[in-house]
Amino acid sequence: MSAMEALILQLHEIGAVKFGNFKLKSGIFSPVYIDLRLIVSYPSLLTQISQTLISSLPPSATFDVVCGVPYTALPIATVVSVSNGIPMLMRRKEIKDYGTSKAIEGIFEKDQTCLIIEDLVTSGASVLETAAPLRSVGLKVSDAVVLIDRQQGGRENLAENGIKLHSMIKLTDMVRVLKEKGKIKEEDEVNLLKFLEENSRVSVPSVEKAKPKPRVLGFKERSELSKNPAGKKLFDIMLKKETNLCLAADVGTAAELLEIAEKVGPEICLLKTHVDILPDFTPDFGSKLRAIADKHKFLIFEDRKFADIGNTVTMQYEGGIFKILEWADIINAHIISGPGIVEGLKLKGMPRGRGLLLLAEMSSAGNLATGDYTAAAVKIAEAHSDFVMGFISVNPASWKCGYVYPSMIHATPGVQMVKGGDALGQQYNTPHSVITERGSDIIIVGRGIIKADNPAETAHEYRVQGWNAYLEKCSQ
Ligand code: S5P
Repeated sequence: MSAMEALILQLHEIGAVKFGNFKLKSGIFSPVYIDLRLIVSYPSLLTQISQTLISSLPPSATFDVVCGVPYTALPIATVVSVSNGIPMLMRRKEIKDYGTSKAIEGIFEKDQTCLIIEDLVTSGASVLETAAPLRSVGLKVSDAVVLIDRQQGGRENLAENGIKLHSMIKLTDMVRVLKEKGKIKEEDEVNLLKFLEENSRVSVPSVEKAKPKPRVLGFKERSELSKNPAGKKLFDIMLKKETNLCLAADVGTAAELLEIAEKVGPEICLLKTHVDILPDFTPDFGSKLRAIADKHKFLIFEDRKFADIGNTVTMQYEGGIFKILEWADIINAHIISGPGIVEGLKLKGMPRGRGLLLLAEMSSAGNLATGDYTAAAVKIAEAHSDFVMGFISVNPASWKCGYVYPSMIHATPGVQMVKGGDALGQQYNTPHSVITERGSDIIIVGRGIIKADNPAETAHEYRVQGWNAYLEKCSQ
């Protein structure tokens, strides 16, 4: 009996593989159910799996470190690491909002290669979720090894993302062996083969959720459609610099803000400020930031979130200590007070070539900017498309009108390399999902960059992911 056959029989014996009719998380019924969490209770089986996993890899699959997909593959990766003397990394599923906020724990060097270890692959989505943060910290990911391949598209989905999948056991091999050894009935085998035939390609969520859309227009065509000068400028900058990254520069002081603007400037199309959080604000702040923006060719967006009646916002925009009108190319506003707010801001902003983003949606849990409110924002934008250049949005692809207004720029906050949130209701989506599935144009990233060990390098990674997602969307 081969080692693979022995392993299959053991997995069956401990009840890690069951045949019957099981409802899966996705809602579909499967004739087989595989639960590999059980293997932690069988140390010799765990050792055997870990050794066979590594010895089954072809010589072309070289690597410096290993990383298990949380959680079931963590013990497998640990045993692989310990018994082969290969350092391991751990990926956090939830990123802390305190301490180092790291997504990847462990020591590594940039450009090292990391082998991903997984217990079971269906669509490959979990492997991709682990590959993204590994890649974002500068590691190379070209191979993944899995104990069982359900043969439902994981191999193909991973290959499309530059990852070669090596599997120890394929589901069809498993069924054949169990049938040969008299462990399952003929009918089980027939059912499984039929099931695999009907479910041969389970999409990763990004592919699954994307709705069929009309042709996606590129930024070049959309720049021509924009009726607002700041909107046109932003489209042009994105194209020229090949970046759709906006930095939310929520740092403690004006001095730090200018410093990070200088460092991250080459990577971004837009820098977003909250000028009222800066204790050392001085009247020359605007001109200093302007100089950096001109040098690195990005626009400035003051996230003032105006919300008052038209007359009041004209004064808030132009006056006070901050004199936002003087230095910010772009501002934003809630529509809670009705279209008068847009008319007021337009009065001041239009003659200066400024642009306005309307808050059509918000990223925080339980916010009220949904449904009819979002639709009302779109309507107001339409009526003032000379001044309204776009939206703060979270899921414009879900709006009925999402692609009717390609002249509008959709900028999305709540972006980090890994889905999650903070302790105060912020909700994060990944750059790829924001741009492709959610149909946005710009990713707004704050703590994901400013709290990183190296903000400039991290910004570069966000930029690459955001831009690649844009290119992917255009090629669909
Ligand atoms: O709905 C929103 C709108 C905005 S503009 N949700 C947001 O988070 N923002 C802003 O985006 C927020 O004020 C902050 O400056 C940034 C998100 O920062 P992060 O640190 O959570 O990435």
